[in-house]
Amino acid sequence: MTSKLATLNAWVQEVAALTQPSHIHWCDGSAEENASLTQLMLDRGDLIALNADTHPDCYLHRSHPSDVARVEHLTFVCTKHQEDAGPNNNWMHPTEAHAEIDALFAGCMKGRTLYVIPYCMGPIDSPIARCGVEITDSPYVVANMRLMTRMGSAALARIERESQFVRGLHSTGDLDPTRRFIMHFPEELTIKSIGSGYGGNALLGKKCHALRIGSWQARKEGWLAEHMLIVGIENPQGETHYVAAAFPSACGKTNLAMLIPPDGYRQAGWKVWTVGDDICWMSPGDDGRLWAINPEAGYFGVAPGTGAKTNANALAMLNREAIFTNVAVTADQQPWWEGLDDRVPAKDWKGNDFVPGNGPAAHPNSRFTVSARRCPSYTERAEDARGVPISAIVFGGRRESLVPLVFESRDWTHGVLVGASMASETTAAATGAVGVVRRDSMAMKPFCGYNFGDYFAHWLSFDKPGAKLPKIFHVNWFRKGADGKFLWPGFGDNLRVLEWMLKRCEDRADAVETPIGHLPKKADLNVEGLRISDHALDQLLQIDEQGWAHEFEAITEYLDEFGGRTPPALRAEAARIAALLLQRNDQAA
Ligand code: OXD
Ligand code: MN
Repeated sequence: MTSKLATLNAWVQEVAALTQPSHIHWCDGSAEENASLTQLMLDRGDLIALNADTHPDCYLHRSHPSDVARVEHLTFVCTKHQEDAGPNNNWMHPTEAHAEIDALFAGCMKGRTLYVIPYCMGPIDSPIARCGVEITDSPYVVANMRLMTRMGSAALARIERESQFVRGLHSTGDLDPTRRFIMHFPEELTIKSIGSGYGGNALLGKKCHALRIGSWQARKEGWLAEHMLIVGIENPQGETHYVAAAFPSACGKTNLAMLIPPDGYRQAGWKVWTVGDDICWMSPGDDGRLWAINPEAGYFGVAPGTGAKTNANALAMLNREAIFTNVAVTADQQPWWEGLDDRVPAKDWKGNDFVPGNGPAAHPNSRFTVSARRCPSYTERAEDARGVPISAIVFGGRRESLVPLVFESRDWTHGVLVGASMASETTAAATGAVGVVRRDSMAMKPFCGYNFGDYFAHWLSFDKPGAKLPKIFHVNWFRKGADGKFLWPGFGDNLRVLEWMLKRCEDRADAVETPIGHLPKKADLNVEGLRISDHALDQLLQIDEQGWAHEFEAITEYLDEFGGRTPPALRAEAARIAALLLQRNDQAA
């Protein structure tokens, strides 16, 4: 097969000449194609069938033990000028980068099949959606892309109509970490990734296209490509507000996207609808509001911690047609991970006999891949070509101290500063130390395909006459008390905080003004049916003005890292708040 699009054919031929595969297969996304690829992977041992009674059509993949997470130190943004990539990215000149990575691609598909995967990020008929083609030598990537994107014939037809697509070239190479690179060429709408089969490095539609290249396209075209979940909150009156929320990896995005309301809320008629759990593309509509689509069609979620109490919706979608990567298995071949239940698994994620006390059974970044449609809270609105209108944007991080449960920004500029100055303790989703606080603007530190200074300016540019922008909030579910325990119960109870935010969006709740933003009055947070002490609530809603003055010193230093690219309006906003805090501290002294 070939395509009607000459540029696509020529590129496939060019890649084949470099990589020298034995076969070329154009993916149509059909069930037959998926069945035959699954059989191939079972025969090769790339997949292991799970218990067919409890988990029909579910498979386990064990990756190479050195290939279990995104590799930020090997991820590059290759623009002609280094300042365009910014200090937030590793940079290499495109000429040098192509030469270095093409040398690794030379002959790397000998004896393998080259798969051509046409895909669409977003509903196939959405004007906000964008297309790409991934070439890979990994059938595991094909199977995952089929769940995670609209992949196959319909996407190819759109690509042929538009004659524009993002080019992604991937090979698992030899999995040698010293011969591994994930390179982005935003000026050429091109991605090249070699040496890793891990989702974030290999499913090129996700982080590489939908965020790094997507953010570049979004800036050029006037929209936003963000690391955000999209969730619909329906109140007992039947009105639904859509919220987009950015959290760093493994901070509970999937749980929030699939939140199950606490009993009292459920009985009162509250419902929660899942549009997306990781990525959000937002574009201003004719009405001045921001309209959002989930560019993905599936979830590539973190398995550990997913249990009946934390995310019953996710559990319900994981018992058929799912791919598990690096989880443990029970003696009867059911997938298992820490936080699932009290059973003791038989084999750990590497396939060795599980020995309790000898480290976790499932890798902390083990994952499930499943179609979004399998989620009980999935809404058909996720398929709407126009997207959904966004009422509120939420930024959040994992912070043991200082940062209160929730606060609201005063206006859009302040909200952009809140997003830009976000910080969080690192998790297992990327290789490197876990638990270190780092600034992670809009949770996009690993994913923004250009200079953060320009990105902040792009965010600010949405505030123009006629715009009806969402309110911007910040949350912290992870605040700890002096005893080291979490102060807030989190999970379903986070709806209590969302309710306050939505009331604020409708002008139906009061707030306390503080230098860092508006906080709920204690009485306005619904804690009915919740066992939480007054003292804990006080701590969650308290502002440590001295601590915040130090935080603003650090924020100001951080904004300076982007030099002349940092928008003056953002510096001025930070200076305004820093001055307020100093004044308050002087008064208190
Ligand atoms: C992810 C991540 O996989 O953010 O979603 O790392
Ligand atoms: Mn993510």
